[in-house]
Amino acid sequence: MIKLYTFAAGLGQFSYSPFCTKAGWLLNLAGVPWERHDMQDPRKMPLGKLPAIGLKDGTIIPDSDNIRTYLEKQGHDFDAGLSARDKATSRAFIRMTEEHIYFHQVMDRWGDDANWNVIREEYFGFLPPILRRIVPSKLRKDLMRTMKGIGLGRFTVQQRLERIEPDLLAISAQLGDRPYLFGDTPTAADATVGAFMNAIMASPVPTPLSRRVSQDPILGAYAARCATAMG
Ligand SMILES: N[C@@H](CCC(=O)N[C@@H](CS)C(=O)NCC(=O)O)C(=O)O
Repeated sequence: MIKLYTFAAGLGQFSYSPFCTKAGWLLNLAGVPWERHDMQDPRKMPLGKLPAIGLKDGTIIPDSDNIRTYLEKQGHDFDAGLSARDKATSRAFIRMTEEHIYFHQVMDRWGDDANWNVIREEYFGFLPPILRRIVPSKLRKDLMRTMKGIGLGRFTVQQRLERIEPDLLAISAQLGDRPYLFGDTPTAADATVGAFMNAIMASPVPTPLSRRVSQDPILGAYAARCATAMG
């Protein structure tokens, strides 16, 4: 049976990490037998991150995209019936979500003081008291430096909202009146976009972005639909 190495469930989500949620949903879509192994520290994983899957022969495959590739090599087609053009669009939606939208969610959780107070306990409550005072602050400082490095950490909350808005409109436009991004059935793009929309909405203290998504009749309903169908 495949083992899914994942961050724990929390904030009402399959996992604190939307990448882990995506991986769990892909495994569900593929219909393969799997079991979850929750982890707190990903440093021993091949890429030092989660998710990863463990195979029967001991091979560990890190990274949600590699997990998708592995499942496809086993014969599961996540994008069955999609045209080449739709597959190209799907790839672009996945990248937009994982390489841009994701960092807005990171800023909401780690950059917003009210949320950080909750997130620190959620993520690091398992640490002994001394480490709990040191480790999260250092990780937060390092992460905020990275966010400044990629640019998003230099934006005000309002500027971030303006930056992500066209992405959210693109998702709504792609959905139109369809239940999923490419029609009546969830595909690979829904495992990503749905997971990340849910992660944004799961902000412990509402932010302008979490409100923007949860109050959007198309996006909010879409995220809930994805969680029901794939979770
Ligand atoms: N490209 C990776 C991204 C995975 C990722 O960024 N995981 C984060 C959690 S959301 C992580 O493990 N962070 C821990 C760390 O960087 O130390 C994937 O698709 O799996």
